[in-house]
Amino acid sequence: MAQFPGATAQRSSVALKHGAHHLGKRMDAQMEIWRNYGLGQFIHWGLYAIPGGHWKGKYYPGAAEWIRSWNGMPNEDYDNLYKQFNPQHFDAKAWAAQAKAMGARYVIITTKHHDGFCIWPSKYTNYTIANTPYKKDALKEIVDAYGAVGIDVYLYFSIIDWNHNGYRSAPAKTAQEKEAYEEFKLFTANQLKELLTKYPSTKGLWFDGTWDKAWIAEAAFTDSLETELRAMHPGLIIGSRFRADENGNRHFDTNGDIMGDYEQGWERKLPKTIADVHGNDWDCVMTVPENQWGYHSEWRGHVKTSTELIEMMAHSVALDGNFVLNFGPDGQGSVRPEEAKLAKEIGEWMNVNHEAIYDCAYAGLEKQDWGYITKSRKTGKYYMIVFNVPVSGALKIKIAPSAGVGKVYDLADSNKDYEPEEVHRSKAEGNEYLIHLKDRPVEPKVIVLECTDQDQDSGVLYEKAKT
Ligand code: EAT
Repeated sequence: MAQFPGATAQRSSVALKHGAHHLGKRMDAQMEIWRNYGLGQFIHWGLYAIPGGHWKGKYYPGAAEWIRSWNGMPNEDYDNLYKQFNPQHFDAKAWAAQAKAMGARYVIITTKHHDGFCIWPSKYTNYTIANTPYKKDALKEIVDAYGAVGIDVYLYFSIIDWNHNGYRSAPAKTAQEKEAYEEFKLFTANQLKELLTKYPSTKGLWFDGTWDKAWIAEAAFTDSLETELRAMHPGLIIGSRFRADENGNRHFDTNGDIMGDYEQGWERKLPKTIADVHGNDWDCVMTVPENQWGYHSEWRGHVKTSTELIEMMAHSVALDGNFVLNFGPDGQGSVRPEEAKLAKEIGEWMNVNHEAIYDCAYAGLEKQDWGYITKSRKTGKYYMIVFNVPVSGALKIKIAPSAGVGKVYDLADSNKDYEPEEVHRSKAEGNEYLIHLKDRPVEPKVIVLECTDQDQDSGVLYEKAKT
């Protein structure tokens, strides 16, 4: 395993054969690009989009991409859906244009979900798009279209495969089962190598289903497969959801070190504080309704608004993560109107405010109740992303003891500037200011704050109270 600059060699606290490959963050150029994306798009698209959460008039209450596992739909019916897969409205360029307008800088596309259906013409199975009426390679269309608008492509791959005879979730017991599982392992490795070979612009792999006990028991195989995939595709990015160490620990090995390039456990949830991310890179993958990834024609329950999603994105970036919003196009290849509207609204906000998201990170400042603070890795500017305006109309901000406040202005209009009021100076706790808002924004608003180095002896210094 090649070492990445900035990362150190494996720790020896507990000798592990199949633990983390490197300690600390990857600091190479490709990972730096990943870290700076800010916003991504997830797409779940496969045969499950055809029934769209219903079969024979009955409503399936689970996640649409899981409908095959429901007793309301016979397996045989599901397994014949491919004969109908002919998305007449599918237009990869339109998807890419929409994602671009939303402000996404990477996309994760389901190449194969748990059902085993491949949206590329894999030569290792017949259960692919090549054998549908559509015939064409949808994955290639997507990879090309997103690549053409400058959005980096990552491939989602489920190691759960309900279509492969050798697949199983529990470890094999009999010799026959073992042999079948060996075939499945070879099949999986072949498909992954095929994907990287056929779609060389791929930047990374997003694995799913790797919690299966049978997969966890394969630490030696998955470790060497990871090494092989990385060797054939320099810079490849793989999250922590790929493999387990020899003790069955996933995401983090027995020593607590992350296995993979970023933490992939933030699914439909967000860390509360910077301590929760343990200094790792991470991304949050989020659904629009509560738990639907593939197309479900009848969303029930709360559907998130663009303001909620923008807040989750700000929250993610403020804690050093990326935010990835899921889309589930329908069986004809159309993006549903609810998602199109969200993409448009997020895009409108990003048009004005992307500077607070792209290339930004944890600012190192105390979190404030009015919202989130990000800091540009490139310019050092701070961005105050305001979601909750205090009744006082004043935003508190606490900066480093050695710093002073320079220019403060609206990101949307740099002529609208503020005279921050100094509230408190403390070498121990940092310098506190109030920024008095001039309006009551109805949308998430961004205020740019530039800090200056400041001579500690200048200005008035008050003694700390004795109590
Ligand atoms: O179908 C979901 C979706 O693709 C998400 C990213 N991961 C898949 C998944 N599989 C599951 C199996 C058991 C419990 C939850 C699951 N989520």
